[in-house]
Amino acid sequence: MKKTKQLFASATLVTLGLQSAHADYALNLMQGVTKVSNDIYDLHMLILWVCVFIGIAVFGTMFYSMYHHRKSRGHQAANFHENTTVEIIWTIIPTIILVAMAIPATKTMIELDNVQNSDMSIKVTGKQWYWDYEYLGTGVHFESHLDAASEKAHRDGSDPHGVPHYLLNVDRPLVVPVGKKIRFVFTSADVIHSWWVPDLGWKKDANPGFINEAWTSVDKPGTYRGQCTELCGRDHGFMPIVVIAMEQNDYDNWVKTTLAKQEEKPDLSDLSREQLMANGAAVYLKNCVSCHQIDGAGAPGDYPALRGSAKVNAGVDPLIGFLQAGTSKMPSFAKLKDNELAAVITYIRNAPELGNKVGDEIQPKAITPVYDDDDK
Ligand SMILES: [Cu+2]
Repeated sequence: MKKTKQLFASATLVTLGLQSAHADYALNLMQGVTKVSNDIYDLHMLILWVCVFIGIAVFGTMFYSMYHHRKSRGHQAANFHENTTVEIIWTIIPTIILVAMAIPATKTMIELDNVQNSDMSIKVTGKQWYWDYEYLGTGVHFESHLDAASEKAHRDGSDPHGVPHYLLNVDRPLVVPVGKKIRFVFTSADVIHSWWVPDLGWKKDANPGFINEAWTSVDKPGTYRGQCTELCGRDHGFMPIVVIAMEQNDYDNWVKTTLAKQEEKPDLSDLSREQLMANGAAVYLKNCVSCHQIDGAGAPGDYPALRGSAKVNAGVDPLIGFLQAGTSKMPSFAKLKDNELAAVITYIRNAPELGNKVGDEIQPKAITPVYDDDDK
């Protein structure tokens, strides 16, 4: 008994301590920032209280009966085996309770699935290991990768405590207007991913060759974070989601500047060696590091090493062609702009951290298209 008391006291202290240290880590389901997420929360609370009531009623009756009608008081066990009335009662009451709970649950599920009359649609494609967002009918289309600070800290083993929103930050967040019904269509380019932002109240699988739908309407401007929640390979933990909800005016401006930036022609003028190497390191960190690793060692058996690789260190033209075309194992990097491709090729051929030292510089003008990407 004493031990149980001590255990209970320490568990209470730990819980209190955790709650004061991390006020955000409450025990209950979060309410979120949309009507649907609040409806889900209300449904959860309703069902919880129904369960609490049933639990107290059933266990209360049991404990009362066991204590007050115990054998030592001389009670005899009643015999109501095959009592039709009792059997009807204990079938009908739970049925009524289940049907009563199913009504609000079904209402919420129908609401969750109703993507009709949406104001805009965003196609979300899960890829190993980042998200691709396409605002249908607007021309806005971009990739959202883990932010460079998180990527670097987790790759080179430096202290992540100084990195704001470590592993929960991206280079380009999904921006949406508040108060608008936004329909999402989900698919995947490779394996099953799952798009989950807890504040929106749901998660949805992104399956290859299949379209799933969901919708949201965010009430409050703000930044909402989430993660891929389907085990999708070695970097599953490194493809977070950031949603920024803003007022309609700000959103319209964001669309305008995003489109203008998308249409900007890349600057293809010659760069210094330092610039090429610095730009190349950034492109490498975003696009190559998850397979070929921060030191270029790759993953034996799965991803070839760049360190000392014949393909990397030999002629430039075959390497350019190889990167643009891709293979069955490596995606095409024709999506990179010529200045990015030139920088990353300079970097992989010359970075001391990758162990290569060809001693050349590849300028953007040296990139010749061998593969046409439909998206450009
Ligand atoms: Cu994933």
